[in-house]
Amino acid sequence: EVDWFPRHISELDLIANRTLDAGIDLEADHPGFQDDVYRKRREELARFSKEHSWNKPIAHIEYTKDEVHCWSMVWDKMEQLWQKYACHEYLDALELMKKHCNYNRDSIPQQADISKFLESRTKFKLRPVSGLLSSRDFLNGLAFRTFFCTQYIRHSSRPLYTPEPDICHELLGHAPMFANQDFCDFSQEIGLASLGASDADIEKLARCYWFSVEFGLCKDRNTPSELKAYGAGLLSSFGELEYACSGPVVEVGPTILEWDPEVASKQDFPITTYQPVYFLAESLQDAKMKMRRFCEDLPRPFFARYNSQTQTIFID
Ligand code: H2B
Ligand code: FE
Repeated sequence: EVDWFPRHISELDLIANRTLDAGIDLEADHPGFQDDVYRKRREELARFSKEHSWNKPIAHIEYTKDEVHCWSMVWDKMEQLWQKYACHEYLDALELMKKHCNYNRDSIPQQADISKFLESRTKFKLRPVSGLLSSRDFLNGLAFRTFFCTQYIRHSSRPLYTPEPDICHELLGHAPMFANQDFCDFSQEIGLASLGASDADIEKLARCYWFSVEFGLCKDRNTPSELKAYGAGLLSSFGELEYACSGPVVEVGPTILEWDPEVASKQDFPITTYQPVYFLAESLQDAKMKMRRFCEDLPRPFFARYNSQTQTIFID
């Protein structure tokens, strides 16, 4: 029922600017709504993102003192929590990115550097986007081992809150996970299944994405009784990371279910409060295998695969 989808990475240019809002129309309850300087800056960064195309290098962005200050506040809050609650894959990558991508509390790393680093490790890359895409467009990018990544930062009046993805969420939550091969393959699995999928299947895949890439928990070989986070919504949220990893506490706390894409694909979720339900995978590899099986079982007329040499989708 969907006749067009991107077949070559250059065609991501056709979907990158189909943002749901312009990337700059802030809602009245957005913390930056009344701040003209912030709004101007958002417009400027949105332009940078829109000017990007697939074969251009990602533009260098000079972040302001105020933006860096906001970054430092988030970094300082999260740092102690990552040590306690992030999965070891995340922590390993974070160390590498401190060395190779200038990750630190005092400056905002460049998307261009991060993307190059990730590409050298896993062939995954980042691509600038000015705001939210539809689930379909966003997931289609993952098929090309490409993560659409915003370039603006949240408003500094509320450093621990953002109603939309921002660089703290993307670079501190998502990016380190894309240094891990299993996680990349997992993400691409969802992406490939989204190409030409029915709207109903896009819904299912978006829920799977939500309960894994955004809010996934996993076990760690070395500490099997503890809950560790691999989802970016947790890894970039001061309150929710601790809440989720503390697990069910007598009569309060979240429900933890075993990772099962079949169940996750039917599970509704709130977007403005902590999640009532999290899914726990045995490992990232286990998460990937189960996701692959789920995608294979979706009733579809074809299977899409990716040739990373030619950056082309082919179909059998
Ligand atoms: N668009 C952008 N730009 N970033 C995201 O993280 C994002 C998106 N997430 N669109 C998608 C939707 C996600 O919530 C799922 C796939 O619906
Ligand atoms: Fe996200």
